[in-house]
Amino acid sequence: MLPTWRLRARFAAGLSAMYAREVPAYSTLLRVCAQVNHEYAARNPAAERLGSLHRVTAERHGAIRVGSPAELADVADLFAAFGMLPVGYYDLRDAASPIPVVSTAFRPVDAEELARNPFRVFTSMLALRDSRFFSTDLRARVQAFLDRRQLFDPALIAQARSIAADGGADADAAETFVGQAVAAFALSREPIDKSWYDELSRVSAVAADIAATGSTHINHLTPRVLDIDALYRRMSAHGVTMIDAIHGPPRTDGPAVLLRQTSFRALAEPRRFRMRDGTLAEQTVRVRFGEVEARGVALTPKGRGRYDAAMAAPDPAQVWDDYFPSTDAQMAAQQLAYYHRGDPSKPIVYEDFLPTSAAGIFRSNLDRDSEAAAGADESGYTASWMAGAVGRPIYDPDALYETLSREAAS
Ligand code: OOG
Ligand code: NI
Repeated sequence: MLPTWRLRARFAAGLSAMYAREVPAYSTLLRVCAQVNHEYAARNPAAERLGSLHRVTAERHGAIRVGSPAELADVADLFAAFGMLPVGYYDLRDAASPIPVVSTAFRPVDAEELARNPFRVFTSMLALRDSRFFSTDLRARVQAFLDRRQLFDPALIAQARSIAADGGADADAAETFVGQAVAAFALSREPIDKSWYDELSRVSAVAADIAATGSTHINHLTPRVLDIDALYRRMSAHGVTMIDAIHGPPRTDGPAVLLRQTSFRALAEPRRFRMRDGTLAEQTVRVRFGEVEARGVALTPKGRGRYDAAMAAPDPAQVWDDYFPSTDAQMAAQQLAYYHRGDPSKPIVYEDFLPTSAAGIFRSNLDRDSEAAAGADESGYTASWMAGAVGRPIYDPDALYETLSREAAS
């Protein structure tokens, strides 16, 4: 019997292999990441304070996007078989440049599971009920389109439910199950209806990415790096054009906090379209990309308040020291960040996402912003709405860090 975490590790590795075939620059990114991590670990005796090199090397997060509550519920059932549960609620409609989705992250929640393999998937659902983005007429047509498609074979979801209940699967069953789960996220070669794609694109490139085709796919898969500044420079030297910024906290001399991310620009990928006259044509679209991230210590709500204040400054690096001390000992003493049993040598790694960075990541890969009409949000989307949609609780990240902080480091 293979336990849940082994299935999760195989799922992450399977998606990574598939994504490397689909997006060749991802392989370059993995190679450079491995080099940077290796060199960083050789130079820094404390390199493993935020996770073993074994964990960090295998560590990925994925991003997927689905269309409806029913599709999201299937994703929740599928991921539960891998020990990945919904944590946090992100409403990217609130962002400076709004994206018509609401999201959660599926990931392991307890210390042992995280240490074994922390694979997480940022999962977004199209905010179809939000009339600021979708007219009544368009909403009905998108709904009809989504009702006709099937992202996951019902047999796969049924099997996921029984694996989740059993806590694992025997080796043969595991292999087919993981293979089919990975395949469900492959980029489809089915022709896309061009006029439908264009109509959705006028609302949002994300809407077109989600609801123009019969399947879903990995939008990106992100490795973890121990020195993101070094990686950034090195990718540029490899001739890969990175976006012009590293999202999240600035580089500082003190303890790394939360999450820093950067990416390279969406690749122009060929897709097949069915044109108005019925002919097929190959055209390129730019919705997928490569992202990389560095993770730091999780901040308490008090620390998060400081973070938000620092980030509101025109140059956060300049004012960082006004908000954060320069050692883990002070961070722990002032209760700004989470440490196992308050021990500053045992930081708790941030396992989640940052809404502002997420919106920035979405946005840096779109050719055009979404247009939201003025008006009130009557969609009713909230964290508890989402919990109802997936039929399970959405974990509160702070409550999880709080629990971890009462435990000894594993
Ligand atoms: C997800 C964007 C969020 C991150 O790393 O913040 C994300 C998406 O583009 O679908 O992946
Ligand atoms: Ni991402």
